[in-house]
Amino acid sequence: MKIEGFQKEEFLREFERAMAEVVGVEDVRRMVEEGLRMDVEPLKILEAMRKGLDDVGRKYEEGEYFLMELILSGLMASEVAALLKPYLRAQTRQSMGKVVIGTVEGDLHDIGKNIVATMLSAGGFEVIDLGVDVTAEKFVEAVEKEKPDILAMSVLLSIGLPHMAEVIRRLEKVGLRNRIKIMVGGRPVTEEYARQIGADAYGSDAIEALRIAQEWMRGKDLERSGEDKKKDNDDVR
Ligand code: B12
Repeated sequence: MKIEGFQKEEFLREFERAMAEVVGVEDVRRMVEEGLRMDVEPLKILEAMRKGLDDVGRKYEEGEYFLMELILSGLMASEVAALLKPYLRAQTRQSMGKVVIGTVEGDLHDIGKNIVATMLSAGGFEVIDLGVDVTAEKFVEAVEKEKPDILAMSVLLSIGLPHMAEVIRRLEKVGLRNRIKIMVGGRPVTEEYARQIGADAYGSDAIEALRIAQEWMRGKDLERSGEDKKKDNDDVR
């Protein structure tokens, strides 16, 4: 039993290293298949992938890697996410609520956003994915049209941060802000920044995104049952 645990740890370390060294799509595919055969938890594989990608980012910043490695690491990560997606599939058919999600204007990073979207669907949410490079106008239109419970915005480029603030400003302007909950996430976002721009929550990863969304929907249910009770009392009167 202990040996098995050790093998899994060893696998995760190796996998993180493979991501960091940008070994290529074929090799990581083989490794993920191997990991799944060994019963390594998909979420742990995702976590190791993220750590490996952090290394890629660091090496890119330091000039050790170039755009080529960045692109290849992106392809590897998309492959890993696609391989793991079936394992994160919905356990429930009952809809928990509706989420509109997208990556902000000017930003083409979508791997993290896609994992958040998959996680939310796995948790029973209906997810409308607007994709990448989504302008404030498009976000507002989607909120108007889809009437979601939650708006989720992702950003990986620091220069994309002001676009998040712009979406919230526009939603306020057209009177839609208070009809939805807003969560934000992605590498340059912090709790502090989320508060500053008037978002309702910051999530550091996909599991937290799901936890927050579930909490909000439970809160909504409580509010609803509170309203029903009040209505019942009014009816009695
Ligand atoms: C892969 C990659 C790319 C790929 C993206 C492929 C794709 N389809 O997404 C490509 C090659 C296209 C790319 C391009 C560029 N990139 Co790039 N890229 C990366 C890299 C290495 C990994 C990103 C990633 O996928 N991480 C893995 C996922 C799983 O993690 P994540 O995105 O953080 O998501 C998790 C959480 O943040 C959170 N989360 C994410 N979104 C949301 C949303 C909500 C609501 C919540 C609650 C949570 C949440 O949950 C996710 C899952 O757990 C990062 C380095 C890094 N460590 O982040 C650089 C990085 C983001 N890139 C960077 C740069 C500079 C660029 C380019 C400008 C390079 C260039 N010279 O062209 C271009 C920009 C293109 C553009 N206009 O967007 C910089 C950004 C620096 C900055 N401060 O702005 C980074 C940080 C690298 C670095 N250290 O310099 N990149």
